Amino acid sequence: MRGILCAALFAFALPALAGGAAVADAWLRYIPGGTPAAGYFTLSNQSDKSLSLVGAECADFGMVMMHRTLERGGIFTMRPVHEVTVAPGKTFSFAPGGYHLMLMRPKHPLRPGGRLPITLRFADGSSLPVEFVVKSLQAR
Ligand SMILES: [Cu+2]
Repeated sequence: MRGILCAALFAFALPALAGGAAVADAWLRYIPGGTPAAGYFTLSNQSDKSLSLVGAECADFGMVMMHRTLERGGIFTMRPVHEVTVAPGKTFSFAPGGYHLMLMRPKHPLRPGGRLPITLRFADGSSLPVEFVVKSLQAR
């Protein structure tokens, strides 16, 4: 009995890793000079429950938001997105011209070709650390 209790407490003390969430093709377009960078990736839900992404954080930026680019009559605007839900077995792409992570207030210059850890946060309290490849302004 005591062993079970200890195991349970230990489990709660560790941050829960997102089960069934997988990320591919994670990269960010870095623009020098303090301009926000845009992060892109494909999120797949390999579990049998829906998966809701509610945010991301990165130690190298002051703030990370989820955004969606919208085009109306040739004018592009960005709107904050608070939640992206992926159904079981489905994938969802953050890609140029659509959904992206907006990484604001870089704390130091980044090196194209380097890697940057970003943690994705989900509605159930779990998280997923992801390595993003830093690409230059010209990357598409
Ligand atoms: Cu944006």
